[in-house]
Amino acid sequence: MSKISFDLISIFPDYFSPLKLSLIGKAQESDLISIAIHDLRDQAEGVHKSVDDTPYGGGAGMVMSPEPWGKAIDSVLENSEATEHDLIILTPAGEKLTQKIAEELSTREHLIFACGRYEGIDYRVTEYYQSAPGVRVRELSIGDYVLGGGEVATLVTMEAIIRLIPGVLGNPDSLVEESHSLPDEVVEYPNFTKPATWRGLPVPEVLLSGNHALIKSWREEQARIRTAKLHGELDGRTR
Ligand code: JA5
Repeated sequence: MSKISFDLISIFPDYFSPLKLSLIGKAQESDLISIAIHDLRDQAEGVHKSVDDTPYGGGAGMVMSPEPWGKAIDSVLENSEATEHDLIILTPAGEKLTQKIAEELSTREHLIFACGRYEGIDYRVTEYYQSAPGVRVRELSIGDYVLGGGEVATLVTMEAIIRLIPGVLGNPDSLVEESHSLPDEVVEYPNFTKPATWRGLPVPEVLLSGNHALIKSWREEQARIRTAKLHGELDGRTR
């Protein structure tokens, strides 16, 4: 089990402050992962340190220039001891992030996240690194909606990946339960804790019965009902 390195490149490095918290913060402290954050603007030239320009072909907004990205990514690759690198670009044009993709990425040695702003990054950056030896480029989306940039989508993707790394979760039982239900049931059964009655609402009686077989089948049924409802189907299987 070798440690996964993450390199994040952005013009807003402060977006990644939450990575010091909770599960991901502890994973770094216990040396299960390392995270380095790079300011793209450090690679920009001139007094204005510009990282964007007008789009060829016209149109609204600005496009991120390829050369600051080339310098930043080359520098990350040169300073890496890894032999294989995944360059991940969060873009609404990417493949939809799934649990399966998160599982796959949790087994990699070096993940580089390129976070775009404005109208996105000059596409030649993707093309160039697709041909670079030892680099796999992955364009990912976290859903069909518009964001201001790739930073928040990167945080989502990292959390999905990092919690799957062995040793990161205190109680890996939750991973075992997930792996039994996914991908057929993305939705779990509803949870209840004390008090047994809250504002007139009782906890389902079966959960107080102590009958573990009955509880198990009740929970499975509840998960099926919720999944079917979410998918708008009777049997809840759309994928
Ligand atoms: C916007 C320059 O999947 C949702 C996403 C929206 C969005 C992403 S991922 N990246 C960007 C971006 O804007 O880089």
